[in-house]
Amino acid sequence: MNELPTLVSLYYSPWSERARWALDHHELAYRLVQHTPLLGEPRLRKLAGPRRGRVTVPLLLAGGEALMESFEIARFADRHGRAEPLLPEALEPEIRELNALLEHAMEEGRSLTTAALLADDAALEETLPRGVPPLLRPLLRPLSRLGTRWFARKYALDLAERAKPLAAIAGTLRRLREHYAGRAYFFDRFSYADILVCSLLQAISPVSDRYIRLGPAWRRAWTIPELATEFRELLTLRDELYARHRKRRVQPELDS
Ligand SMILES: N[C@@H](CCC(=O)N[C@@H](CS)C(=O)NCC(=O)O)C(=O)O
Repeated sequence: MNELPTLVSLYYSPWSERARWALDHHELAYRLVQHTPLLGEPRLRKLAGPRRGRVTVPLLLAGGEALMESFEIARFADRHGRAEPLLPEALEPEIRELNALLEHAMEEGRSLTTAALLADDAALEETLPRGVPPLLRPLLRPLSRLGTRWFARKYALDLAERAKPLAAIAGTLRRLREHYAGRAYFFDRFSYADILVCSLLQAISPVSDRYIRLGPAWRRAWTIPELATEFRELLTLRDELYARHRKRRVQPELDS
């Protein structure tokens, strides 16, 4: 690889966090481009190259390739990095299955978190770009609402339904809790499976601002107290995984 890879990422999205975590685990240098739903859609389409259907982030541009699946970006990180692999050959099929299994719960989480944002004016204001001064935020809230509604249409989210997504997430988390049963890792060592589980937990209780910075209202809107209580052991495990394994990115000055 001659040119530095570019990661197009949505900083608060758990899918993007998976990709950043995998690249950072291997201490790979990359340029980080922040994506904004709605406003960033034309640029994302252009960067994703000729392809049909929905374009999403994370998107990794490297060596003439455009990888648009977080799982593929983790495989890329393993191919190019020197740290312990996140997807060891022997475990890859099982982790791929877990990825597919969790995707359904992740999508249900997306409906809940989007509905929660639309119901909370303060949280909507906090989703505006960091540079927007506090006094302007209430004035720009309609823009944030417009972007969030557009996002809900892009993913065909059912914003009225709450019981079904809650049950789907709880069902998946119960299986995961049973699987971990007091262990520190999904397998006998840290792997991409643990990163996947952490990304699902973002929908019931976001990780510390040290890792993904949200505002207080936003954080509250994305917390589901009944699930956060029921799955507190998994949340503790998530916090330990972050403390032990979430390395910082090298060369963050390359952000654009
Ligand atoms: N299967 C994809 C899913 C990625 C995905 O759903 N990305 C959403 C995250 S919310 C996204 O791109 N949102 C921003 C947008 O659509 O503008 C992956 O694993 O990377």
